[in-house]
Amino acid sequence: DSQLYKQITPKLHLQKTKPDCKYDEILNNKETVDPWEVPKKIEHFSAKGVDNGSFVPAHCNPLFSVAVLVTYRNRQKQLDVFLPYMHNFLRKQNIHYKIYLIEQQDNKPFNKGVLYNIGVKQAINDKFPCLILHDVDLLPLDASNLYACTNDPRHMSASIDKLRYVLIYDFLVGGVLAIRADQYVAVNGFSSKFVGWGGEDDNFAYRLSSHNLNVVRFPREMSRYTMLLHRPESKNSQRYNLITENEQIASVDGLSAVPYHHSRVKNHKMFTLIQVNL
Ligand code: NGS
Repeated sequence: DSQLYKQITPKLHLQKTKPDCKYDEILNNKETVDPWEVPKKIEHFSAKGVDNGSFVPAHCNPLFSVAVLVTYRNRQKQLDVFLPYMHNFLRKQNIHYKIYLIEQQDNKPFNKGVLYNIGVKQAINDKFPCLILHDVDLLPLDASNLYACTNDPRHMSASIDKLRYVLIYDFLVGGVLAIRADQYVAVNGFSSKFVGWGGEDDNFAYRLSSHNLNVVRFPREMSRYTMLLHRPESKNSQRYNLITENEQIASVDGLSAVPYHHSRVKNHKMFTLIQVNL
């Protein structure tokens, strides 16, 4: 059931003039980055082939089209590390991908769930069948960690250095999660009710399980990440109540009812920026 889910965007499908890309070599690549080596990897960066945060392999026809969605506010130092690192990492994977940065511009409490819902609407509009929800402070260390969707949602960041490479609880889906766009729509996306730090991902995990969507993981030696350090965010003291309360109202709280907001899309070389005012 962790079979890779292949469905390329219709637009790319029309230009099928190259042989299909191969993925076995990537999945079997044992190359691992030492977290301390990450700054050196970033120095060797050129944005070649990247435009509007998007990349298409030159020599083969990609079988995966993946939207990488990053919610964000006021973490410039992390972003400066994240973007070059991710393009270096992803360009080697023979996939078609695009990085979306969804930035909350107002000073209201951070609402990661709403930002994801807004970003996902754009990605679906751009015909991406596979979504990867990605924290800005996590960098993948294993070359074999293919950024593609499996048939079941896949929790990709099971093994993080800051958490001593241990999965802290089994239903964790926070950090990095790959999910098919149709499955994201089926569970009605994220709740809008979680502001500040924590809980929105646990609530999302309940949404997945109530739709009988089983979360899978690649083996640990393919799922290592390094976490960039930052000051802790203020935690939402209501989050534990909200997690269970929201189970009952999931069908009216989420992607189908994104709260009123202003947003605009701007193209940068290394990312597509969605600026949001809630
Ligand atoms: C849990 C949070 C999750 C969070 C996870 C990992 O306690 O939202 O820790 O966080 N749940 C609640 O607060 C209810 S981490 O250690 O990676 O910063 O994703």
